[in-house]
Amino acid sequence: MPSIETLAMILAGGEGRRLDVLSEKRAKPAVPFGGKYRIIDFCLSNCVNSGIYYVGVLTQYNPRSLHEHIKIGKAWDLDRIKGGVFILQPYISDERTNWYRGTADAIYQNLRFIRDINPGLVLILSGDHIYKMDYRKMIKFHLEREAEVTISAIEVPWEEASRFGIMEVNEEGRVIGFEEKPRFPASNLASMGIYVFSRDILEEEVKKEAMREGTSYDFGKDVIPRLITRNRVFAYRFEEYWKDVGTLTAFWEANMELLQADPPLNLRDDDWPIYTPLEDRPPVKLGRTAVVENSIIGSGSVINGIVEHSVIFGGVYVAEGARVVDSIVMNDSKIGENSFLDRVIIDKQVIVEREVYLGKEDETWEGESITVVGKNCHIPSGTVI
Ligand code: ADQ
Ligand code: ADP
Repeated sequence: MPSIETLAMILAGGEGRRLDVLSEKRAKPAVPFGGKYRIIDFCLSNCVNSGIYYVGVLTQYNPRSLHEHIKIGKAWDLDRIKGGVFILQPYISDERTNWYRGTADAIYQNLRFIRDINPGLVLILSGDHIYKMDYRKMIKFHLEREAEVTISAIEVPWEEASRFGIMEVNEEGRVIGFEEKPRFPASNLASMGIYVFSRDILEEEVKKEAMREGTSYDFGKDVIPRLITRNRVFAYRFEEYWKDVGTLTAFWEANMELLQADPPLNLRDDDWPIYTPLEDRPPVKLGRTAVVENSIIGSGSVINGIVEHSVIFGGVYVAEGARVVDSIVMNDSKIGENSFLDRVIIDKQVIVEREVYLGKEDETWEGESITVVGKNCHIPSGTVI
């Protein structure tokens, strides 16, 4: 008999190369978001809001910021006697363990942990998605269908379909086709990389996968396509806001969407709070010369310049005469006098001196590109990029 219904396992170990310098020194789920959060806050909050109190976080690359952020899980009410958040790092032990070779392997290497918790179901999540989701509804769907695996699915624009695992389903909702990042997608129904597994099937499948040679040990590429041919695999349709912020453009867009009059992702929803550790900082100060329009300003910031349509995190200083447009400025960075930022992402603790010009080239410019400045950079006055 299982001891608990559901254990969540958050995959937080990918390299996240497409997020550029933002994830160079930290795991992607630890990348700051929305003026005070980190990306992983969304799935951790979804777990507790869904009544799931046993959560494993599988980390691998640059886990330090993530460890520091999660600590003992107090912010999410996960510092509990029954339950809690467990950070699972690849380790060396008497069993044959290794650096995680892929997502399925990461689960395989933590089977002992899963057995100790002894859940009936395992909910596998990605640490790098921005969304609010009641996992209880997906679990209910899984149990009602007597599914062995349920994959949450969302329709994406056809032109983006090649970035995802793409499914074909029959009238019953059963998955009859699955191809990971197909060049020529057969549908636009994408896997969100969120799976409910009946625990026995999960154990069996990741064990089988681990014994294979020459695979990528990945759920999307290897395990799921094999499973749909034999097992009861269902697609659970999700129709609310969901964003995989795996690329700089998607990350930038998701931040900018928070600034809409009626944002598609509401962070002011008392029924579904998004938690993050508290930061003790003084209130925002807007100086005599400040002009702030359509922006988010994190606590402790001091604004003396112009901020338009931007997300400013805590402890940022924008000097008089500086202008920040369509940009994201992370904690404790400083923007010097008369500097101009347009479509720029500034990581933490960056110093932009005076009269620096970063970003969009001119008014006729319609490109996609976003300028990124890495953590702790110092940009001398007069720089034009
Ligand atoms: P991707 O996100 O491209 O596609 P992947 O790179 O495997 O798949 O990452 C999935 C999650 O696992 C990420 O959160 C990542 O950080 C983490 N991860 C990757 N390697 C890991 C490892 N070795 N150890 C621990 N964690 C690891 C997946 C699915 C697609 C689906 C998209 C939706 O494969 O089918 O469409 O997610 O975003
Ligand atoms: P991130 O850039 O991801 O936000 P943080 O600034 O939150 O990283 O740093 C994560 C943790 O690591 C913090 O507790 C911080 O005090 C600590 N830290 C940051 N820089 C260093 C460093 N150079 N050496 C040791 N610890 C550090």
